[in-house]
Amino acid sequence: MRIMKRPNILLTGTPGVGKTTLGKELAQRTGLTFVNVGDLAQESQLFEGFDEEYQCPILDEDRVVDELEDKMGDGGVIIDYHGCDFFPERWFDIVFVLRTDNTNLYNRLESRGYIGKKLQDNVQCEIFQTIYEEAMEAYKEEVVHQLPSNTPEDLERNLEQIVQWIEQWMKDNN
Ligand code: DAT
Repeated sequence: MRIMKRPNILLTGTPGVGKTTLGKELAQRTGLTFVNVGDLAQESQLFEGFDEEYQCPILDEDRVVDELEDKMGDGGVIIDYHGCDFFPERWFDIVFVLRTDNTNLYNRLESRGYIGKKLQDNVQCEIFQTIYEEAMEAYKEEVVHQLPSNTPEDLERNLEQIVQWIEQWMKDNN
């Protein structure tokens, strides 16, 4: 039996924009595999040192890439991470950068327990569209798409659009 080819999808954007919420639901609806890079790093201890300023471990990007390489080769993976320039470009068939309005994002991060500089820096990251620019540099312009992620209606619309895109991709590639 010939195995169906399935696309790899990157969900990126500032912390709090809704990557995990979207990614998990997308995996439920499509059967694709959801991978949260932060969780993966935690489980397999893929870190290299500790960031004193932000009080968090520093991701060992090379080991993350090694850890995921085989799975990505098989296809059908949804990756969730707040950075995107260290993944091999060839991994992804499409890249979504989720975007949230400042006040909205501020409130979400505050209820997540972020305070002070960490809270400010993350909101500023969104204002400066840092991750969008990172994505535009790391991937071909035509595979990078921004998605508004402010309301439950946005979430549902994004889900429906991506599900449709996946169905079309599978028709075109099988
Ligand atoms: P991320 O994975 O990007 O850090 P998340 O999925 O954990 O973000 O979401 C952060 C919070 O925002 C969480 O409480 C769920 C909420 N949220 C996510 N997407 C949303 C949307 N489209 N509308 C309203 N709230 C949303």
